[in-house]
Amino acid sequence: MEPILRQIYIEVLHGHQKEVVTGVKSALSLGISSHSILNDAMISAMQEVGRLFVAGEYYVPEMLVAARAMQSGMTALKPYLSEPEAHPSGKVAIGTVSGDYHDIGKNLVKLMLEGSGFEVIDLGVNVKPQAFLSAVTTYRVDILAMSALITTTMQNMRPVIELLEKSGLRRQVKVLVGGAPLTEDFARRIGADAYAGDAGRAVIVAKELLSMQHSAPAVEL
Ligand code: B1M
Repeated sequence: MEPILRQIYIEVLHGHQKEVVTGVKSALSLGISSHSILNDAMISAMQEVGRLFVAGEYYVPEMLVAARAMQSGMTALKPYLSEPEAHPSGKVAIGTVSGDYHDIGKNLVKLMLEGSGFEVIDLGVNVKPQAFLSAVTTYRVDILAMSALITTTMQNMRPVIELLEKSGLRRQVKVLVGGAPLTEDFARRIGADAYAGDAGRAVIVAKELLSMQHSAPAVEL
């Protein structure tokens, strides 16, 4: 690994916000790609944070400061993560499901979608099913995007889809789900339209969903 990437990795791990931002700027000035900075340094540092938490070497406060450092780095990287497109290609409402406060992955998906021309309404974290439903009617979004990071909270996605079905809104919106514990199979079982494993893939899938949404009526699941 490039020394500067190793440095960013260590600073995220230790939760040093300023140093992460400085490191990101240095890496960019050295010509290192934003995707390498994000994936090889920052996301892999968060994976190590998770490992240290399981090993009992990190506790919630350490996870929290690392998360803040990660968010600062993402803000510095934002202009470099994707090529902005002139016209918004569609409208997305995104949120982390009920009971779940993890928002780094969700924020990354939001950032990449915006960079690709989508208008994104951010519903935040711990979003209740009714709030997802209200977003569909209030903002008339093309895609409802849900994130979950915990094996227990991913179960809170199906009730949102059920509520859409009961309210007769299911055909109006495509449902995209993602987050570390999810799988393609889980997405299919809960009746989502699509699953994306990472933020880059979420953009590709969202574009596919948008073209389906505009070319043919959605099939009721
Ligand atoms: Co928590 N946490 N956490 N945590 N945390 C995990 C998720 C965990 C795996 C750690 C572990 O045990 N190894 C574990 C869950 C275990 C399980 O599933 N059963 C866990 C736990 C247990 C908890 C608490 C219960 C701890 C406690 O209190 N005892 C608690 C729960 C709070 C709650 O939400 N109710 C908790 C709290 C926290 C903090 C608040 C301290 C902090 C979050 C801060 C924040 O988000 N603002 C935190 C953190 C930082 C983590 C880890 C270390 C890192 C998560 C992260 O940001 N990764 C995490 C361990 C890990 O992931 N290995 C862990 C970086 C981020 C870029 O990746 O979010 O996966 P990720 O997003 C990816 C993809 O998943 C995907 O795209 C992104 C990459 O491009 N993606 C989508 C995500 N959403 C998507 C949506 C899409 C498409 C793709 O379409 C809609």
